[in-house]
Amino acid sequence: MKAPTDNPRLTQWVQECAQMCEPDRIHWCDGSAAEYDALMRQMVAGGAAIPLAKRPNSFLFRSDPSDVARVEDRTFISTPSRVEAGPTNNWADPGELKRTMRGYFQGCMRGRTLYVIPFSMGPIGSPLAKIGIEITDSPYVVCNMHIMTRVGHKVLRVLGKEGDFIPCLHSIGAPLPKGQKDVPWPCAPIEQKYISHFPDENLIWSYGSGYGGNALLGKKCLALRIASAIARREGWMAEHMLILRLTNPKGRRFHIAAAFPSACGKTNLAMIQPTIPGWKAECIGDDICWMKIGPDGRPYAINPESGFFGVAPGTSHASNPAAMESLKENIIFTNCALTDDGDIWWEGFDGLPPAHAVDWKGKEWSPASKRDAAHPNARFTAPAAQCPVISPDWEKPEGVPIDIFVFGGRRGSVEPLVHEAYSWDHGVFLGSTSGSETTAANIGAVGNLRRDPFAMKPFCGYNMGDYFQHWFDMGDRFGAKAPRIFYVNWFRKSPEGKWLWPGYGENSRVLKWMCERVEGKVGARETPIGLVPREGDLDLTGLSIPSQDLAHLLNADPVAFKAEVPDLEAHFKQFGDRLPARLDAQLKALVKRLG
Ligand code: OXD
Ligand code: MN
Repeated sequence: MKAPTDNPRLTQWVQECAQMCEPDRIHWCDGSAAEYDALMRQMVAGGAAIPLAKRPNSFLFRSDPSDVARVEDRTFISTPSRVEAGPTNNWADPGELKRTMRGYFQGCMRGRTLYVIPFSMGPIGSPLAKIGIEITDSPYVVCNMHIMTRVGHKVLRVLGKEGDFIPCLHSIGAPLPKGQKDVPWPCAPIEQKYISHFPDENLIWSYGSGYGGNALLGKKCLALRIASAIARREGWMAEHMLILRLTNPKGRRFHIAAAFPSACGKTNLAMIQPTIPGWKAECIGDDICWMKIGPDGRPYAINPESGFFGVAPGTSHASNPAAMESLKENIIFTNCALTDDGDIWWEGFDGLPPAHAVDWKGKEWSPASKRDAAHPNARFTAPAAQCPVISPDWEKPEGVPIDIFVFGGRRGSVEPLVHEAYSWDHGVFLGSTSGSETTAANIGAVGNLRRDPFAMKPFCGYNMGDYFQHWFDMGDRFGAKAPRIFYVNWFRKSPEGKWLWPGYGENSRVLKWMCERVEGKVGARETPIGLVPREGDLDLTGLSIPSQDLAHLLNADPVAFKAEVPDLEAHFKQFGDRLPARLDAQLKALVKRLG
C-alpha cells in the first residue's frame, strides 16, 4: 500500500519499523467506518470478537488471562539518567532498553499486518492538540483507537510535509508462523512485556501486551507520560483528570477538573446527574485533561480523547445512567461476561444476575459459581459523542476555562468527605500527598494504601519532584486567576465499616458547595487540614443522613492525621533535593496546625 503522506520523516520511520518487525503487509489506516467494519468482520471470523445480538455494532473480546490491565512494573521511563525519571518511575538506560527491545521487535510482526494509525489527541487542528502515529500489529488496537482518538487521512493532512508527530511503536509480540492458527488474544509472556517511554525523544515503544493503556498508546503513554514531559518543557499541563461543566440555577457555569486514581469513579463523576434541583452537569472528558493558559490568564482545558475506556464492573443505571445510555451501540467490550441472549453482563449491572452466562475466560458461569463473571478491570470502549450528557462544547478547540481543581482518592477512613485548600501552595500539598487504596486497574495487590500524587504516580513522564515544582510554577503564572483547590473522599466508612455517603448523583451537593465557595456565598470551618463545610453549609435537602454519620463524614480528626505524618515525611523524603521547598514548608505548617 502506497503511503498516503509526503512527510519524509513519517515514511522513513514506517519503513524502519517495517524492516525491523518484518510484517507480511502494511496498512495505512484511513479512520473510516468501512475500515472499522472490515477489521471487525475479520476478527469475528478469526474468533477474537463476538458480535452482541442485543447491541448493534457491538463486540465482546476476551483477553488472555495474563493480559488484563496496565503493567506498572513493566512500564519504563527511559531518560539519560535515573534521577530524571525520579523515584516513582521504573527507569532503564535508553541504550540498553532499546537494545533489549530491538531484539524482541526483530521479526515480531511476521505473519501479521503492520497498521499505521495517524491520530490526533485533541480536536484536529486545535492549538492544544498533538499528532501521534501508532504502528501496531493488532486490529483490536486499531478499532479501539478509532473510538478513543481521531484517526485517519484528515490527521495526515494537518501533519503535512513538515509537521511533527509522536512516534508510537506497538506490537503484541506474537509472530504468527506460516500455517499456524492464530489464538483469540495473542500476546507475549509478562516478562517480555515492555511499555517504554523515551521522553527526551518524544518516543514510545510498547511490546507484548494488547490491553488498554499498554497498547492504545494515545492514552496513558502519549497523553499523560510523554505529554506531561512536553507540557513541563512548553509551560502547560497534562493531567489525569476528568473535566465537567456545572451550571447553577442562575445559569452561571463552573468548569471542574478532578484527579482521582484509576477506578475511583472518575467516569461516574464526569457524567454526574445532579440530584439537586436546578443544577445541570455536562461531561467534557472522563480521564485526561490538557490545559494551557488562555489570553485572559486562566487555564483552558481540552479532553484530548474522543472516547471513554471505562471500567465496566459497578457501572449501572443506578451508578452511572449516562454511561449506560452511551453503551447501547457501537461499543467494544473487553473481558465482560456474555449472557445467553447475546448481551454483556458484569458485577454491579442493573437487575438480577443472569441464571447462566459465559465468564470473561470463556467458561460456563452461574450465580452459584464462586468467581467473578466479568474481570474486575473489564472495560467498555465507547464513543464520547454517544454520551447523552456530553457537553455541546466538548470539542471546542480552545477548551473551557477551569474554575476548580479537585483531588481525591478512595479512603475508608481519615479523609473527610471534602475540604478546601487554604491557598494554591496548600492545594499543591494536597495533590502531592493524595492517597488511595489500590484497585484492579493495575496488576498487583488490591486494597493497600498508596500515595498517588495528583493521581499521576503511574503516569508522570519525569521526576515527580520536578512535576510538583511545575504545579507551583503554573500557580505563580495563574496568580489571582488560579482555580480553587478541593480534596474529596466519597468512600469514607463508619467505624463499623458502613459507607457513610451515598455518592454518585448526590456528589453534586459537594460540587455545589465548591461552586458556592468560589462565589463567596457559603461558609466553612477552619481545621488543621483545611476548610471543611459546617453542618449547614452542605445542601442536604431531601437526604436523610443521621447526624452522627454526618459528623463522622465531616470530621477532620487531628489524631488520625497526626498518625499519618511519618508516612508523609517518608513520602516526601524519597524526592531528596528535587522536593520543592514550598512543599516541605506546607508539611511543617500542617504539623504545626495539628499541634
Ligand atoms: C484508565 C486508568 O484506564 O487510569 O483510565 O487505568
Ligand atoms: Mn485513568
